Amino acid sequence: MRNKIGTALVSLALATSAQATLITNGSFEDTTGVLKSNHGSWKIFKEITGWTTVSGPGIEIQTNRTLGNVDAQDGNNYVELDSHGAPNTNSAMSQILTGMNVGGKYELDFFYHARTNNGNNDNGIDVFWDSFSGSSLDSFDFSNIVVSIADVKYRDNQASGLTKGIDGWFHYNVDLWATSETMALTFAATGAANSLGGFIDNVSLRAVPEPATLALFSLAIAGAFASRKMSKK
Ligand SMILES: [Ca+2]
Ligand SMILES: [Ca+2]
Ligand SMILES: [Ca+2]
Repeated sequence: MRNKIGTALVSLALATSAQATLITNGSFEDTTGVLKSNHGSWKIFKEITGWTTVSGPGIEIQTNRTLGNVDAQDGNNYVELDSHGAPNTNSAMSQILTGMNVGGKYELDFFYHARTNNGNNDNGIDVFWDSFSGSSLDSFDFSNIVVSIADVKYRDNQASGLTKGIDGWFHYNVDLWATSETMALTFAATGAANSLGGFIDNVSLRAVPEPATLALFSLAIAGAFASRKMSKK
């Protein structure tokens, strides 16, 4: 009986905390893809595993400790979407997620670090969570912005005494709901397009178990306890 309770508890723990991330290459360590230009410690990609450029010159991948002593939050690589190259505009990248549970809750986590100390929203990042309405992606609709990071400066990340993540990166955590079976997660640089902007690393998206699922696990535990009581008689 003890084993049964143990199994139920383990299942509950798995359901609540150990859902696998649904994001492919959320740490940008896999740079297999379509390279546009290689500058050694930074490279511009049209696409890399999991991610596609949807606006601007491309996905700029920075490697470890290349910029102002900003280490990657995870692994060696991170992204800067105020990318280098023509057109001289901010870039945006998307990942398409299929097989989503319509109405289901998801938890998005990612880390952000500003590059410059300029104003004018130089390091801005907007995050979009778009659905397919009919057959076309409802992308870049401003009503679909789920996080908007504006006017953060490098020194804000580096300052002590602020709430911050590992090594100065700010951790963002957002609850999202799927509104269609296929969703798109998009990161877009905003503000002054001058090739220097906000960094992104360690993106994950996890399904949050529905209350019904939790209730089932609770019932399983209650059942295990009940049968244990009965067996004592
Ligand atoms: Ca990384
Ligand atoms: Ca850049
Ligand atoms: Ca900028």
